[in-house]
Amino acid sequence: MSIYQNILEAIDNDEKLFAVLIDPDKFSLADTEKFIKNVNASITTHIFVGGSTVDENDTVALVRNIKKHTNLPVVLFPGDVTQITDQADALLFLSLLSSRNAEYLISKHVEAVSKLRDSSLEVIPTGYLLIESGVKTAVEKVTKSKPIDRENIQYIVDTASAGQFLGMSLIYLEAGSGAKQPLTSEIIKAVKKELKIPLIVGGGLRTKYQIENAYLAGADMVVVGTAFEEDEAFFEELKK
Ligand code: 1GP
Repeated sequence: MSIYQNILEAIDNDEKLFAVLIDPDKFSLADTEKFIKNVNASITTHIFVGGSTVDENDTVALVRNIKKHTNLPVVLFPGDVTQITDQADALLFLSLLSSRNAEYLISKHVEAVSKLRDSSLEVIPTGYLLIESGVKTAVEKVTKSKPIDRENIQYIVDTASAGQFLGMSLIYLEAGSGAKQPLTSEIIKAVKKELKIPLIVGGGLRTKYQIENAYLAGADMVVVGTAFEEDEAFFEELKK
């Protein structure tokens, strides 16, 4: 079964999905075995790998290493075409729908095709929306695009909905890595109400309470990166 089919099935069974995001730029390969041991023993259902600024060969090395220690699906969440490797299981083919910068709406995607044509990677079309979070995040800097105003909920909903009409398989609502404030329940609820496709929520989630709130508001999958980077003890906190 494909990873996307698995996601749909989990949602049908009322299971909540949880992705740990590992940024190759901020992670030491030597820590892989220990970190993945913690991941395996946690509620994690998916491992996401990607970052805004990653050196060319770091992603493939990290993905290979991760795969040695887990059977969980490894999904690329790339900041750039150079982060695509068929050592992973799937690729979130992200279009930055909140942006008006054509590079991240379509250009990078055309560039990626030569890498994908003969690859076994499962490609999952994903509408990616960056929402303003109180600080200028790496996504904003790298993509040179403005996030959507978090007060403008109707515009956020309409953007997600446009992604659905365009045929995206997933919507990823993003406050940005290390965001000061995660997305509010109000935003998540409003977007979820409009969607028939799965909703991923990430950015700035640092407590179990915030994660539970995101699920309660309608997130089908929650993504956490920074909280684990800052302190691996967060795996223990999640078990409580
Ligand atoms: C970033 O949504 C992910 O793209 C995760 O964000 O690093 O803030 O957990 P954090």
